[in-house]
Amino acid sequence: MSKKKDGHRQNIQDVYIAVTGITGAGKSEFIRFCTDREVVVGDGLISQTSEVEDWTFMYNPVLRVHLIDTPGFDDTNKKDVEVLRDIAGWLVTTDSEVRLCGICSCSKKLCGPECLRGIVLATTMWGLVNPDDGVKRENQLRSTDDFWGEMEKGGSRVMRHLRSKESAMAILGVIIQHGHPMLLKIQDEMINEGRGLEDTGAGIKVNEDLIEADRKYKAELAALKEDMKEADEASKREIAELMRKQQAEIDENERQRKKLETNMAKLEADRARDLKALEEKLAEQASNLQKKEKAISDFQESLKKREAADTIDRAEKARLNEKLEEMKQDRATEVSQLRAAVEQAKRKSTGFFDSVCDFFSDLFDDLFS
Ligand SMILES: Nc1nc2c(ncn2[C@@H]2O[C@H](COP(=O)(O)OP(=O)(O)OP(=O)(O)O)[C@@H](O)[C@H]2O)c(=O)[nH]1
Ligand SMILES: [Mg+2]
Repeated sequence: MSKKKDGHRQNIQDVYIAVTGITGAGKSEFIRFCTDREVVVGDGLISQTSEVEDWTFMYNPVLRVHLIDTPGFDDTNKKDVEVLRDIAGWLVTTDSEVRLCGICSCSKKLCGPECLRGIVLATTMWGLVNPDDGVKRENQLRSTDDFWGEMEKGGSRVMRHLRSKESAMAILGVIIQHGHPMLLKIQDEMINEGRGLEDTGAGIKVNEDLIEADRKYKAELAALKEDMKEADEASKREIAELMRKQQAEIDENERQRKKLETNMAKLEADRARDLKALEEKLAEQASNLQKKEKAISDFQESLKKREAADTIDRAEKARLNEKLEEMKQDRATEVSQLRAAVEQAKRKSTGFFDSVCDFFSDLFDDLFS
C-alpha cells in the first residue's frame, strides 16, 4: 500500500488490486459491483475491455482501492502479446509507488510464488451451471496442481463470486486483509532484472503458445501444398485461398513474436507517446468546446443588441432563440462527452494526468459556474 497526499484528505492509503483472467470471465462486472460505477461489461464472448483501466473508490474513509481492470487473455480482438504488453506496460511504467496487493481471478502468467498469498482465485457464472456440476468443476480446479492446486497450496484462496455486491466485497475484504504490497514477478523481472518482455516468465509462456500455433499453421500449409499437387482446376483455386489464409496467420504470428521483443524503456516510450496523443486529443476537444462557448456568448450578445435596438420582429426572435437552444444542446452533449473522455483518461493513467485533469475540472467549473 502507498500513502498519498490527497488535498485536504491526507493520510489516505491507496491499495492496488489487479483483476485478471480470460475474456468474458466477469472481471468488469466484478469491478462494477465493487465500485457502483458504470464499468462497461461485455454482452457475450466478444471481448469488451480493451485497455488497462484503474477504477477507484473509497473502501472506507482512509482506504482508497484501485481496481485495475485488464483486457482478458485469449481476447477475441487482441492477441495475447498485445494484452501482455498492455498489462506489463501499465505495471512497469505507472507511478513507482504502485505495488499490487492482490489479484483476483489470477493469471499464472503474471505472478511468482511469493505473490500467492495475496491472490484470490474467484469463480464466476454459478448461475449458469447445475450446482453439483459447479462443485465438481471447482474441486477439479483445486485438486489439479496445474490449474489452481499449486496456487492454493501456496496460499491463494479460492472463493465464489455470486454476482452481488456483498459477494464481491467479501472477496475484496479477503485480499485487503491478507494481501500485502508486492512486486509481481513480471515487474521484478523487467524493472529490477532489466529483462525484455520476451524473457519474462509471462513472455516465455506467450511465446511458447505462439511457437505451438506456428507449428500447426506450417503443418497445415504443408498438407495443403501436397493436396494442391493432385487437385483439379476448381479445387486448386479453393486450396490456393486456404493457403493464402494459412500464410497470413503465419505472418501475423511472426509480427506478434516481434512485438513481444520489447523492454521497459520501449514500453515507457510507447506509453508516454500514447498518453501524449490522448492529452492532445483532449486538448483539441477542449479548445473546440471553448470556441463553441464563445460562439454562444457572441450570439447571445448580438441578440440582446438587436432587441435593444428594436430591429427584430417576433418571428425572427423565435427562430434565433430556437437556434440558440440548439447551440446550447450541442454544447451540453460535447461537455458530457469530454467529461467522460477525461474520466477515462484518468483511469488509464494513474498519476500522470492529474495536472491535465485539474485543468479540465477548472474548465468545466468555468463553463457551469
Ligand atoms: N451468468 C453470469 N453472467 C456473468 C457473471 N459475471 C459476468 N457475467 C456476464 O458475462 C459477460 C461478460 O462479463 P464481463 O464482466 O464483461 O467480462 P470480462 O471478464 O470483463 O471480459 P473482457 O473485458 O472481455 O475481458 C457480461 O454479460 C456479464 O454480465 C456471472 O457470475 N454469472
Ligand atoms: Mg472487461
